Amino acid sequence: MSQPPITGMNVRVVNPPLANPHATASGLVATFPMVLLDLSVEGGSVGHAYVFTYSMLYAPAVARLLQDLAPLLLGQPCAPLALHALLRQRFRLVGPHGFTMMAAAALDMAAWDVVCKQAGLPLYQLLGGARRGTPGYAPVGLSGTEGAMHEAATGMVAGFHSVKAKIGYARVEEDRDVVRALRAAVGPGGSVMVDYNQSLDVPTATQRCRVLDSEGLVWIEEPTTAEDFSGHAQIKNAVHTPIQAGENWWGLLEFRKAIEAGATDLLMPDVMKLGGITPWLQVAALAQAHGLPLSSHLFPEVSAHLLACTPTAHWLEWTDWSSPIVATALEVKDGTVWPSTAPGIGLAWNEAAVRRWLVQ
Ligand code: SMN
Ligand code: MG
Repeated sequence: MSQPPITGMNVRVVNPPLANPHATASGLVATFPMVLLDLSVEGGSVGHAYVFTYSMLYAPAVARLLQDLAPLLLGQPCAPLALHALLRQRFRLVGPHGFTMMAAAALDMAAWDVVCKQAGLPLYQLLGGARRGTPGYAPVGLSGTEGAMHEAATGMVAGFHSVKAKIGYARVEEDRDVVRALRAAVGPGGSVMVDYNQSLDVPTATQRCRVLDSEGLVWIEEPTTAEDFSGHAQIKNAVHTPIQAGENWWGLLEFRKAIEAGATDLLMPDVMKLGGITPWLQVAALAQAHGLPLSSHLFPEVSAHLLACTPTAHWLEWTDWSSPIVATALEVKDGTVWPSTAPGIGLAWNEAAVRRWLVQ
């Protein structure tokens, strides 16, 4: 049975609220703007995927780009690798960064969802993996010690023993106070990571990471500008705590360049900015070849499948930010996140909530 041709693309923009607006040193994430893609193929299967645009400012443009790709895509076989190659060629002159990559990722994830549904298999199983859980951590925003403790408690109620705190306060002592409070809160069985969200210049980042170097952190994430590979390498070489980065690297080749530059100890691709499931599998192999632990950024539903198939899987970043729209819930057991066993990624829309938060 060859791959069925694509017959339709339903693109919608929703903007549900976050229960807790998430502050970072590089900006506030106040809502969770999503572009939803329903990819229909001959025979009736429909693949679902979403991308997150960080601000409503960008969602309409990503949605319009996806809609304008329809004439190119309708009639094409729903074959993710071929579609990935087709869009890489189409986007060559404009470049695979930003909105083009986000649109390509939405199509890639929806196409893989179709392939899984055609086979009646969950994504991890279609990729040849076993159903394996990944240790997860819950997010804590740049919300001061009291706010951090409150958000950590929320994460523990959700079943997690580990948290990642956004830092980059006015003084490094404030960063350290939050770290110490969280380490006390999670206890000896829990872990704490921190994330500067690119907010520091290299000298300041080096100084601050040295102050935090004895705090027993799992990693210090994006201390400086994401694309400053040599800057990250300088910081990495100045401290013992592992440096984490990758959520803002676009596509396979940026990961190759970062690894060649020695920019980081750990890898953390964002499945959207990477371009979808197809490039994730390529980066997972690259990570294995270099012996680099690989964690996920946001998108917990699809990341739970992908990390189950990632040889150097490390941590899964858990959020429930899509939960107002996604009707299915991820399985969390003792701090471990398990992929859905339903055919595909396991995304189903809560259509009443989609109508409520629909922007276009
Ligand atoms: C992050 C970035 C953008 C929105 C929310 C959170 C952060 C992370 O960098 O690693 O989760
Ligand atoms: Mg981050």
